[in-house]
Amino acid sequence: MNEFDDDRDGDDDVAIKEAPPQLKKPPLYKVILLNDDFTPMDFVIEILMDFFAKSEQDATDIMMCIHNEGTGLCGVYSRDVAETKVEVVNNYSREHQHPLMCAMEES
Ligand code: TYC
Repeated sequence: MNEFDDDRDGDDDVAIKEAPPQLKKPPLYKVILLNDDFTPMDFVIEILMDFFAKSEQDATDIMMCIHNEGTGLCGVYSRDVAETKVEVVNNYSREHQHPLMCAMEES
């Protein structure tokens, strides 16, 4: 016999514990560009301005950072938006015969 078996009033009470709210935020993703030896600098600046809404100055700074460091951050987005950016940028680069690589990583 335990406290749960002792239903003296006979109304078959059920103990209900409220679940804690599941409010975990969905992850965000960094979209990055990778350096290579062949893509022209002007093309990378154009990508950053046209697909990531950077000013010409910011695009130039980010491009130079990628050129010197190997990678650089274009923006942070939900998974769907990041996947689309990567696909659109990589398709655009291939259409223009440049090997520029755009990728995403969880942030
Ligand atoms: N390294 C390239 C060059 O010297 C320029 C470049 C910058 C390429 C950034 C890719 O993501 C890149 N022409």
